[in-house]
Amino acid sequence: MRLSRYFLPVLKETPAEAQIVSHRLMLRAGMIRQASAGIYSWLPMGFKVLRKLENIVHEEQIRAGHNPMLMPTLQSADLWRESGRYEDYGDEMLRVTDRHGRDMLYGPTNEELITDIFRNSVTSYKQLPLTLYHIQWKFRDEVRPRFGVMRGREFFMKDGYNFDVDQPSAMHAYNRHMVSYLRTYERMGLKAIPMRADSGPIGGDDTHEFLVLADTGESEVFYDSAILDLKLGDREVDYDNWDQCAAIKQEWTTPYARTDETHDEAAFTKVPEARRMSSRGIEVGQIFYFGTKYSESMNANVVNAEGERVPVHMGSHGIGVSRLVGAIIEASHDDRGIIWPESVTPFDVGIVNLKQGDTAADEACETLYRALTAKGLEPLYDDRKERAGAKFATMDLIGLPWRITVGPRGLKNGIVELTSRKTGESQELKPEDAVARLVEIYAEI
Ligand code: 5CA
Repeated sequence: MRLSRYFLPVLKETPAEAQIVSHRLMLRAGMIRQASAGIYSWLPMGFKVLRKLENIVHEEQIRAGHNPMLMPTLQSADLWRESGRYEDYGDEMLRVTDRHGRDMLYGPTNEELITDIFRNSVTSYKQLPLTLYHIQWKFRDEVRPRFGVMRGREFFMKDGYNFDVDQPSAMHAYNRHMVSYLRTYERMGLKAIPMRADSGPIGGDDTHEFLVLADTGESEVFYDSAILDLKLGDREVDYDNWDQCAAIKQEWTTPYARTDETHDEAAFTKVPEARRMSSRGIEVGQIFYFGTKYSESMNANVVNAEGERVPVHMGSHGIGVSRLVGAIIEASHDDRGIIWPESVTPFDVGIVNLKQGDTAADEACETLYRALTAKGLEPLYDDRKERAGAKFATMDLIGLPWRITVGPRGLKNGIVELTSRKTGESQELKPEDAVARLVEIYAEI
């Protein structure tokens, strides 16, 4: 993409309404614009990051054996009356009436709709285990939408639902989700810690939230710092292997880690003092096992191996995809702007032409642009007639992990400069070597 043709409305001034750094930077870098309170338009640059996160979520869900699908945003109130949540959900639910006077709602989550789909098609344990998920816009009429996409009213969420014949197989589904979530967040360059939590309006006793540590997080968290050393890395996971998934869950849930809702001071003091941490965290996902809560009220039964009709065991599993865009920025920025991890960056590399209009510089940039594109990389070429300082400031603000700087002086010696946004370190390289180096870097992602 050429910057001269891209819609990147960066702001010079810091927007007064934004209280936290991710909200400020998303507005300044032209990623989002508020449409109304807690509701945002995703401009091209923000949309690109959102799509990258969505793709990572899909890849990891499919790897775990889960079925992608798509349910609507508007749902019939009748299903929610069956489960009893139409009244319980309270003012957070946006209710609408259609022209025939039928009660509808903008879905805040999908337990009821998916249970309805399930009960109309599945009757036997032989069709299980089954996990269905979708990534769709949700609406919760939050009292205080704030912090930009962190606590929106309309937000983009992955929600998945497992259906199993009994409690042990549903626990495997829970563990499998935990492992797939750990992989998902690691791929996004994040450390998200599973913490024992409270189930709220979803229900059930078993639940973990995944938290990214950040001063601006809305949750208060307590944890053993030993958990920060855990990493899945590239270990091979067999998602059908109950023991392996249970062992990984065990590894991550053994060190103390809880949100304030379930914090137990007595248990916490057993952690060696030097490792006892308390801080703030951003909740980027939550997994639940709630057994037969919805299947009983909605008559979702299957015949088990003994020939008995039993209510199906369920859990639900969410990832806050739009909130993650903000969470990644909270975890990765400096005073000049965003620093994207390579796996989620909107463009792989920025090309800065120091002297637009200079024949040698223009030609070198065009050649680089074509070479990078041919290798499957996505460059953003700043081809505007702007001062070098302004071009650098824009690149720093939007946070692409790599920048190639091209100028007449370097070109006289046959070199360009490759700079890391994170470390600020630069290397002087021949243009073709800069391309080769970037191909190498992105091959590892
Ligand atoms: N049905 C379950 C699991 S799918 C559920 O709805 N879980 S949830 O309420 O915990 O939401 C899942 C994730 O969505 C949360 O972990 C959080 O990351 C994100 N989320 C929730 N509310 C908002 C909001 N108002 N704005 C942005 N993201 C949100």
